[in-house]
Amino acid sequence: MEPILERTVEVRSHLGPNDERTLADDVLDGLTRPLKELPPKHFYDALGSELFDAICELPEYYQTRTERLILERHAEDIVARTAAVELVELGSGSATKTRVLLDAMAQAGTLARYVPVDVSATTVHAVADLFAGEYPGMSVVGLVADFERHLAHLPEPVGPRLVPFLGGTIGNFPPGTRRRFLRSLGKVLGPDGYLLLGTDLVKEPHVIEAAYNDSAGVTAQFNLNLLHVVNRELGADFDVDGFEHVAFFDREREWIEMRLRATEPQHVRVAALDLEVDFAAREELRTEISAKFTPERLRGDLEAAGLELVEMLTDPDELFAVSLARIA
Ligand code: AVJ
Repeated sequence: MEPILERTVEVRSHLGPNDERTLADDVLDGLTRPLKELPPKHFYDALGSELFDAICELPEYYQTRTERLILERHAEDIVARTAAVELVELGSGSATKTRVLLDAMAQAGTLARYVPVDVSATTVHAVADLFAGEYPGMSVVGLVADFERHLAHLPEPVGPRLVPFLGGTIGNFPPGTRRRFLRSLGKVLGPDGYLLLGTDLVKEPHVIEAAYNDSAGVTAQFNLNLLHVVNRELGADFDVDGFEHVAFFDREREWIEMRLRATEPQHVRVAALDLEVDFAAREELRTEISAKFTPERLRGDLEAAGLELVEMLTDPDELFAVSLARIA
């Protein structure tokens, strides 16, 4: 007998046929620029997602475990302070972090609804079913959508809403886009909702650089996998072995930059785009920026997006921060 679960789990899709063109568009756009570039969102095919999970376990990659520690330590306070009754999750996220927050809401007796948003229908169905089973009194409305474009389709809040955007993913947006995105998040918070934002913090460059140049070479594999994605999805013929992983901290801009450097001249054909691209020896393709924050920059970016920093929670070593913000 499962009629109650059936009734409380609902998944809606907002992805159209055009949404699949983004890799093709990004490759055409990015490989024909004077400084070649591809956006980091294409790292995450099945292998890329596995490699990213492996990165999160690396001794040098302090972010994931530090953020988890902060969340575990403060989940109860966060829920008490926000009086949140629903959790809106942008991007697949990790089940572990979601559970920490849902547990705290359930414990406080306020948990009413969980709204997972992801571009992958499989992911949305999986987390919707997983958590509906674990938290029986909670309803689930899943959204198959791109959270950079379809936030307007979110259901109306059923009460104070908590919107985690964790993992430091906000650092992938360049400064202008970052503010625009934060502003769009503000719109979904409503008058009494809170953003819960995870950001990596500025620290000694060698600590940051080690996290992106791990000794096991997992990050290098993760970076190079992007070329395999383009080869497979768009019929390109990148010689992946002819590229090397580069990651450095840009001290002025306070961000990590990842690149792929051609070790020798290389001619690449992208069949699906009827595109021919040349790489000179040592020419680099930028694949990711990952911004690191000072408290001042965090506050400033939030303010510029119409948000107010309410609280910034950090670990004892101040490696990472989880911050609460609301509409100013
Ligand atoms: C998922 C964007 C937060 O920037 O640290 C990890 C991705 N890239 N190692 C990050 C990533 C290389 C990660 N974010």
